This record gives sequence, structure tokens and C-alpha cells, in this order.
Amino acid sequence: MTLTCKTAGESHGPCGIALLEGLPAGITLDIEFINNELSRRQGGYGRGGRQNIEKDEVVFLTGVRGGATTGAPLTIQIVNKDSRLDDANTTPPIHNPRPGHADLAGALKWQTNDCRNTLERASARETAARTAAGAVARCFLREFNIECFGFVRGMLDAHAPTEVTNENWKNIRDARDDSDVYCPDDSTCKAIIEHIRNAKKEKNTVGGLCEVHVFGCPPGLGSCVQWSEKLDAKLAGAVMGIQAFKAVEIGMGKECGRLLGSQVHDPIEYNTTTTQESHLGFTRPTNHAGGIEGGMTNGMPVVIRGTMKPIATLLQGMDSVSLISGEAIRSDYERSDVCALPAASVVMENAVGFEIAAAFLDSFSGSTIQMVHASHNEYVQSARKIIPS
Ligand code: EPS
Repeated sequence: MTLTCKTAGESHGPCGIALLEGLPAGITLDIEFINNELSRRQGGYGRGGRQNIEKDEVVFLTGVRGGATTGAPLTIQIVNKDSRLDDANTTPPIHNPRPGHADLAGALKWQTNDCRNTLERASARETAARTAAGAVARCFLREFNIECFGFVRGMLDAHAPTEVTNENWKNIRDARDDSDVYCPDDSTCKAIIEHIRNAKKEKNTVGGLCEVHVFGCPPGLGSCVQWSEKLDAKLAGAVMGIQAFKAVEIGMGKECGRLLGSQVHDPIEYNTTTTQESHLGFTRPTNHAGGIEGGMTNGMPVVIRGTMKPIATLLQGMDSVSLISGEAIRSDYERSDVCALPAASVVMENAVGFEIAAAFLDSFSGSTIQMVHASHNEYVQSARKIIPS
């Protein structure tokens, strides 16, 4: 069964929900890890007042018994403390759509001059449920020593020069965790904080660039046989589905268009003494492909970047039109964040983890975690023999 996730919930409704189907039975859920991902998602310099109200934690409503998955549909609930959807005083109708937000497109789609229903569902509050779903999927990936690591790469003119490798990523993760903006490079971190401070002073907002690395994927996740099965296509869809993301790159990404083939493609080497299971002996001196060739993992780390636009709710407002009178007016302001880029890097890390888990289960299926292990082990044993010795 394909691993799927749907979310539900309004920003100021009673809760957010994620419904996952297709997880095998017997995955031990690390609640501390999952809640820690939720708490990281709530943090980061630049957040607004809402995060002082909420304390996101998972409640498993279905599909979990004794701390492990049962194989049944798994439902996650995250309770909203700031629940007031039906209070017209505190959640009034919105008639002056914010450029860049879903407000206007939603008003036109649902044929209403009140943007409230649209913004409640379009809100990035939804990413709490998605993060929890991804963190659950990562409990599964950890069974196979597959780890995801995401961070903030940069913003405006500030760009971390950090090189992330199989060997150093855990140290870089420590540096990220010490940073207020989830960026492992100290001077970039300071520059980012300055940019956020300035944006706030100017009643403006700011976005930036997040990056995720996945270590330990076996080769062959995803497929080249159908466009819709390509792992890079699925990852791109998952990342573009995060609120405010406008671009995705895999590996060298758009740089490929500026270089020749010999500068872009990663040479193939074979070394039977390599201890890394994911390589199966095939190593690459570079990883411009970002670990994916032909829509399939090739044993190198998966590397994916996403660009987040500045948040659409500006304290200074933007030129807009009243949906009551048709007259030019400044857009509405709702309490919001100046910058949610650090939070977005956590969402992306977990959204990517979810897609990797889904691709893994497409390759190695089983009703129980033991059956998935058996299928994976068998693959690794036989894949090592493709070059006859
Ligand atoms: C958001 C507006 C703000 C953000 C929210 C996303 O919510 P509020 O209007 O309640 O202050 O805080 O993000 C979250 C609540 C969250 O948990 O990430 C928006 O319009 O997208």
C-alpha cells in the first residue's frame, strides 16, 4: 500500500489533523523526537505572537498502540490553543486581499468577498500537521539508518558557505541547533538576523533558501518507468506544497543550465571495500545530481533546496482592492510573522523525509516492519552481485 498523508484543519479552528495510511505495523514512534520537531518548527528568530500562545504536541487518535504503529490508518491531532474560528469579533471577515496570499484567488474560486475561509486553510499553521506526519515517517526511516537534515542556507545577500558531507553533517546539525535562525554558519546567521530585524523595522517581510540532505538511502528509490514515479518529481511536489515556497532545486539545480555536461555529471567509481551500505560499492567523487539520476536514488546523499518567498502579510500593507466596493485600498493586516524561514526549514526536512519513506515503502513493502526489513535485506544482498566477481 502506498504511503499517503492528508491534512485537515483551520488556523484558528480547534485542531490540525494528519491522516497517514500505508505505514507497516511495528514502527516504534519516538514521541520525544516528533514533539521536538514540532517545537523546532514553532521557533526561529522572526516569528510573530502566535507561537507564544501555542505549544504544539502530537496526540495519536488512531493507528498507534503501546507506542508503535498497528498498520491501521494513523491519525495525528495537534490542538490549537488559539481556537476562535466562530468568534466574529476576533476572526472577522477579510475583504481587502493581501497580494501574495491565497486571499484573492480563494475569494474568486469560492465566489465570496470574504477571504476568511481561504486564509484559515491556506495558513502555514497547516505545516504543524505536516511536520508531525514527516517526523512519524522518519521514525520508520531511522530503522534503516536513513537520516534527514535540513537547515537555512541563506537570505538576500547572506549565503552560508557550509559544505555538508556524510562525515560532517552531525557536527553541522549541532551548529544549526545552536543558531537562532537554524543556519550553521555563524557570520551568515548574524547577517540573517540583521536582515530580519531591518525587515521588521520597515514593516516588511523576508524569505530565503532552505536545504535538506538525506543520508543512507539505498539506490533505486523512485523509478524511471513513469514520470509520476520519479523521486525528484515527488520531492519537488512535496516541497512546492509547503506554504510560500516558489522554487525547488535538486543537487546543482539551475546551475546545470550554465555548465557543460562534463562539468555537471558525476563520474562513476567502483570500490568493493566501501563500508557504506547505500553505495553498494559504486561511489561518486562529486554529487552534482543531488543523489538522484533518472528519478531514482543512486546511493549518494539526496540534496534538495527550496526557496521561500517573503510572507504575504505586510504590516505596511500593499496596494489592493476592496472586495466590498471595488475601490483601491491597502491590504488587510492579520497578526503574522516577519520571517518564518527557520520554521520552513523544519517543515521541509520533514516533508522530504515523508516522501523518502513513501518511496522506500514502494520499493520494499510489507505489512510489518520485519517484512520490510526482510525485503530490504534481500535487495541489498542481491544488488551487491550485479558485477559478477
Ligand atoms: C499565518 C499567520 C500567522 C502565523 C501562522 C501562519 O497566524 P496568526 O494569524 O494566528 O498569528 O503565525 O503560522 C502559524 C500559526 C504556525 O503555527 O506556523 C498565515 O497567514 O499563513
